[in-house]
Amino acid sequence: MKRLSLAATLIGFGLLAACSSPVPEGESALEVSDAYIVMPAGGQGIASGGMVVKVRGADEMLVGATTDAADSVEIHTMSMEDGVMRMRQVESLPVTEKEPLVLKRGGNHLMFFGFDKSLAVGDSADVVLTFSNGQGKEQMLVTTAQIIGQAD
Ligand SMILES: [Cu+2]
Repeated sequence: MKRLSLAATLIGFGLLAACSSPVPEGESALEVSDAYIVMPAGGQGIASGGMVVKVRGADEMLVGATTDAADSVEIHTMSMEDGVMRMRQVESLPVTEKEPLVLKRGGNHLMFFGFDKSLAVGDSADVVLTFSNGQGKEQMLVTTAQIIGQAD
């Protein structure tokens, strides 16, 4: 089992722990779960992935993602146009207390370009997510994505 971990480089960021303590006015507490990346078929270097992002407190926006497992990561939406599913890159996606951000296959998702072909189903890779409150304040969060198969 291979695990790409960024832990050593991220000590300075401080991982947010999920807890039930009240969130101060204007602050937000983000929580990411169930992250996965679908192993690309046929040796292609493009993979899609998903996760669930919840926030307590102020609204946030997912504005970027990086990982050692791919050259670049984009935020994509998926929509039906003229009977064809189309994806489109967007700058950000919102996450609010009322509406968690659900990224998944067939819906809004992350797209990984130049995916590390030495990874296999069953491995995992850390993904660094950047959130913005829309007023110049950013926070980063690391989540571990499981590499899953096309049929999983
Ligand atoms: Cu996409």
